[in-house]
Order: sequence, then C-alpha cells, then structure tokens
Amino acid sequence: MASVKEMDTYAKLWMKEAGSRLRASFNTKLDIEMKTNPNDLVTNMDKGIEKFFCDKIGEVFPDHRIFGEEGMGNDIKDLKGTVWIIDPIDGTLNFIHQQRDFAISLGVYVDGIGKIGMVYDVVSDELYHVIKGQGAYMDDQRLPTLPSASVNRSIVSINASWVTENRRIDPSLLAPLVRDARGTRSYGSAALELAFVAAGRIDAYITMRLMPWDFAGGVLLVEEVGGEVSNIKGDKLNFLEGDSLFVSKPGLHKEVFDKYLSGDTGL
Ligand code: 2AM
Ligand code: CA
Repeated sequence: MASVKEMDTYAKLWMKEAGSRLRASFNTKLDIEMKTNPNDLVTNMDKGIEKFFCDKIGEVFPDHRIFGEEGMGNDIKDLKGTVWIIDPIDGTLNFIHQQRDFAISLGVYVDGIGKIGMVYDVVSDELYHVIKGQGAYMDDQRLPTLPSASVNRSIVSINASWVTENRRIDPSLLAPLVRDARGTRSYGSAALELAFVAAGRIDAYITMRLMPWDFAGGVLLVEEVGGEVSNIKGDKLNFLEGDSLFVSKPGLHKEVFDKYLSGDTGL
C-alpha cells in the first residue's frame, strides 16, 4: 500500500505543475461553458487540470479512486479505500473574472479518514498543506495552533447571499452576526477561505452550500491547528453529498450556536 509520505510527495509535485499550467493559461483564450446556470461556469482549464490529476494518479496509484468536480474520476458512492477528492479550480468565477483568488484543492481520504489536505493559492504561489497529525504549513512555515476568539473581535468570511433572500437560510438569522462581527469578507473560493482560517487571517467562515471537493482539503488544515469544523447545524460534514460549512477559531462555534442559531432556526 502507498505510504502517506509517498502520496504527499507526488501530490505536492502535481499541485505545483498544475498551478504552472493555470498561470500559463492567462496568456491563452479560455473556452468557457455554462453548467447549471449563467453563474455556474466551467472552463477548458478546469477540465484539463482535473484530467492531469486523474492521469498522474492513475499512473502512480492505479488502485486509488478519484472524486473530482468535473466528473473525470470515478463514480463515488462511498469512501472505501483511498480516495483523492479534487477541485481543479476552486473559485472558477475568480479565475475567469479576476485571474486571482482561486485555488486547487486536494484531500486524500483513506476509508473516510482525512490523511492529506492541500490548498494551493496559485497566483500567490502559496501551498497550504497538512499530513494529519504532523502539523499544517504554508510552504515551509508551520501554522500555529489557533487561539480562541469572540464574535465582536472577529473577521467573519460570509457571502452576502446568506443575509439576503435565498433558498437555504432565513436571512434574518445571520444578519445580527454580520452586524456584531468586527468585519466581514468574502473571497469567492471556499478552499482559500478554509486556508485563511487555518492561517488565522480570518476567524470564521460560514457558507450554506458546498460540495465535498470544495472543503475536503481545507477542513484538514483547520482541524490540524485546533479549529472547529461542522455544518451549519453543528453536525459532521457530509463528504459524499456536500454540506453547509462553519469553521472557526475555538470558542466561536459555541458563541454563534448560542446567540445566533439557537432554538427553531428551520435549518
Ligand atoms: P467552485 O468555484 O469550485 O464552483 C464560491 O462562493 C465558493 O462556493 C467556491 O468555492 C465555489 O466553488 C463554491 N460554489 C459555487 N457554486 C456552488 C454550488 N452550486 N455548489 C457548491 N459549491 C459551490
Ligand atoms: Ca471548481
């Protein structure tokens, strides 16, 4: 069986090569297609990068399975064995519109247990990585354990959709959190937002709808530095169907669930 160290070494190599390809693509004309709606876009690069990972993983680890956003891997119905959960471009709208603030996200799970997490901020050339139990890093810099936090001194990453009319949550629930926090941000890439929580740059990230490849890598970074991870109800994440997500420094979960999400929230 492949060792975690071996998978980690290859994964880092492939992340860097995939990142170079994405940066090089800025000089070419993108082929952009609509998926489910005009805001849900996919490019030739999303597909090309996912294929790149599938080819590499298939060559080196032929018995591993791949769960990727663009569906070029396996049809995944369970997490038995070794599964590489990949988002070739997390933050595709940023990739298309801004040429920054997008990431490649990778999580390696063995029988459902997270072993390796990586989030590569391609334009900044910063690789966030963790082998479970061995510390989380940004490049060579170890990320320290997160201190506890309180809402009134926190920067909370949340998209404005969740405090305006939407299909997932009563907008009046989280509006008071936005008011009470020191500040809010929205970066448009869940994987990067998870890496930023792990690095202590933002104190919490809340979102109502993600797919497993958006968070599989990043949640391992946050857990490694002692952050709190759950869905919006406080339950474990669903790694097959996707879920809402709430990650934070220690202490914020309790405060948010007690003050803003207690009682019958309809969630
Ligand atoms: P993507 O760019 O890989 O699609 C934007 O707020 C964040 O949410 C990005 O990480 C984006 O990932 C993700 N996202 C956008 N639309 C989504 C959807 N319909 N389901 C799940 N995640 C989504
Ligand atoms: Ca994507």
